[in-house]
Amino acid sequence: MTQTLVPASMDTAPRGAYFSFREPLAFRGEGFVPTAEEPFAYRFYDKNRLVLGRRMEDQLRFAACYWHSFVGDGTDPFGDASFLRPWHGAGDPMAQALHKADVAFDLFRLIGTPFFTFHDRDVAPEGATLRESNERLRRIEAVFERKMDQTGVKLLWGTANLFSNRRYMAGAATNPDPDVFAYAAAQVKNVLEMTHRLGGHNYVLWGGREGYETLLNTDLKRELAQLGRFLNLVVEHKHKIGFKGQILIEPKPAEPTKHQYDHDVATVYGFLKANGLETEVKLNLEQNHALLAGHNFEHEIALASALGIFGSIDMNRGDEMLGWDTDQFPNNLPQVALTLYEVLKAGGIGQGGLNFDAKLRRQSIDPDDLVWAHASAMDLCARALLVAEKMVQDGALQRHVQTRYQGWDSPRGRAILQGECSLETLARDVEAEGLEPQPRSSQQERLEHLVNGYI
Ligand code: XLS
Ligand code: NI
Ligand code: NI
Repeated sequence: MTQTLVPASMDTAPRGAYFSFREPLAFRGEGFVPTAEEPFAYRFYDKNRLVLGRRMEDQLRFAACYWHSFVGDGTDPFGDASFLRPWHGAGDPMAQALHKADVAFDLFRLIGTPFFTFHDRDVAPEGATLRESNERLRRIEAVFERKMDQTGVKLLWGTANLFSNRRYMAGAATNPDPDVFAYAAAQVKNVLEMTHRLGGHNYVLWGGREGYETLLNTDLKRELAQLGRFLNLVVEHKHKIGFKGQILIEPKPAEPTKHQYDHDVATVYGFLKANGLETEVKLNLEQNHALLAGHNFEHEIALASALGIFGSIDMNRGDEMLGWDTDQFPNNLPQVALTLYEVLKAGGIGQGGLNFDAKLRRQSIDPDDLVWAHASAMDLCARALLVAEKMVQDGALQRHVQTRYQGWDSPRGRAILQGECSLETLARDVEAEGLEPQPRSSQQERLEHLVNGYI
């Protein structure tokens, strides 16, 4: 039915290749030597290699994101567009959207990402009314259906952009005006349904404007209640339409608003609990957001896993010297290895994936830079996964942790946790036994040395 919405010729018209790479990048192993004909091949990303019993492709579930790679134009607060993509600037916006889709799926084919992610406004231009915006989106959806069918690329998640348009400047769900809440709800309904029809594995909510600048104009208590209601509506609708994907919140402490309500894992867990949603909603964690919240990525993953709400990852990297979301492609092997070690300890990435929510630097203006950035990041993650596999298989780290806590398996440890002790009985026992705890080394340096050995 949707096939008739866009004539096939519109999205298959030859436009000339955008990238100088023509064939999908191959896996050639660690001995690969680049040549002029083949400047890049995967040295570690061997998608069929088994890692702890699962294909590497299924352990990593890479996704390329639409916004940074095809919408981003290199602007920064002080500079105009530097990328000058042919689908940017003046021109028929729908024709540009179709051109963009062609290039996007060509990139996915070249680098071999099994998934992609998008916001509604990334893929189709906003219309004069929500109805018109939705119609445009529907036309792109038909194009996506066909391209996904042809290439086998799947949708990791969809999301609604509830932050760019000025109507959202004071928030979407947390806006003082219920009309804005209603508009945001209508937008999310549409994108959630689109994500469902496209077989998306997750749906993400990142609350860019769900926060505030100053308490002088803000009723914080009301805004939190509004946000809770909004999330309940999303979960209700998910069940109503039979969407089996995960609903994911993406925590971030600040930027664009100063105080964002979805600050970090701990904060979001409290929010979910308060709204009875801790079994319905999980988290999409981003390296750069963890850093901005004063945590490392491993902490956020481990905490989400301990609380039963780990869902997916936005794989990027922040600059530790800058206090904003620089969204760089990952390239630090030990850092990514420790991240993936936590993912493996959490039981794997599950229905989530590793989404490259990462952007080229403003001066990386060549189309091929998109290929290099993604492919290098994929190979780096693959290499890091192999390091993490060694950490798991060797087991020395895990054994150390087990030994460190083994006292809790003693009769006293068990009795405490099972609620069989009170302050009184504990005090009595300590005195009666003349108990004096014996400190033990936690051996951090030895463990750090072990980690370097795996790398
Ligand atoms: C912004 C967020 C955003 C989400 C999707 O900092 O990372 O890109 O991933 O809305
Ligand atoms: Ni993100
Ligand atoms: Ni981000």
